[in-house]
Amino acid sequence: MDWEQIYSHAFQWVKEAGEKIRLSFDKTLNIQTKSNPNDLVTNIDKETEQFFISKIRETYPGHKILGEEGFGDKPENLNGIVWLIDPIDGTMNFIHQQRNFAISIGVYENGVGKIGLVYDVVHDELYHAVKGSGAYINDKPIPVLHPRKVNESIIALNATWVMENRRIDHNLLIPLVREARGTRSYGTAALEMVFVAAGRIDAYISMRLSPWDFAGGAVIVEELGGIVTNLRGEKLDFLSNDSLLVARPGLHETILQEYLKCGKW
Ligand code: 2AM
Ligand code: CA
Repeated sequence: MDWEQIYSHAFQWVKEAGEKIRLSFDKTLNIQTKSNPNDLVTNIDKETEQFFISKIRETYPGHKILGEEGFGDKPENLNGIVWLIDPIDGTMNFIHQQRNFAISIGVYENGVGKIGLVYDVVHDELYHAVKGSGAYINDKPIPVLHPRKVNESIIALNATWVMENRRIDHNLLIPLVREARGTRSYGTAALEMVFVAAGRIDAYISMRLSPWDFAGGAVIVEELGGIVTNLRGEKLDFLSNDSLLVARPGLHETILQEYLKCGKW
């Protein structure tokens, strides 16, 4: 398999899609809701996904595609080469802020992440990695990640998870929030993952994400020695929705053992 060629196509397409999104800022958005009034989608989410799908189908007819907006293949397994695409991660930010969103793409072979691309369109910052060849922001290599203590760490999580909720006993996360140096919440899983990769934050926690939210970011973080699991410490399968714990090495273990009780809740 010519991964360099796939990578170079993915790179080119993501830049092209980003340019289209930047140009769309001057036009009127068509906003619709999906599963609930806060689950939003726009014509740009749909058009961007369709753009990638037409490029991939034309160039790599044998590849499968799993995209958030459902124009792909709805694959039942990850055999062969599968593109996991979120055309806009952080749609609510895209609509309300016209920033703090990203295009996220992961290319997997038999379930193993080979290529990750997360494009912060507004800042023109493309985070990218090919497994085994290092990770970059644009053309700048990102240094590998080293351990850091909780009291020197910035942890990204949504305030929902420290309020009573259906997914986790919020009492587990309150001490983590109290002891961390600081917390942040950006509202875009893909960017929060690459912020861990870039050392801008030290960990990211979410209770409810889909494969297209974390497939691209996972390749980039893991390339730098960061650890990516669900909140029970298990590997993600990239086909199911799951919780997510992404962190520097060491810090991941501490959060999992000391705060999340190794997932025994
Ligand atoms: P999205 O913008 O692509 O929907 C916001 O905290 C983050 O969680 C975003 O990355 C958002 O992705 C994702 N997200 C929000 N609601 C979600 C849901 N119901 N299932 C999966 N991911 C969700
Ligand atoms: Ca999305």
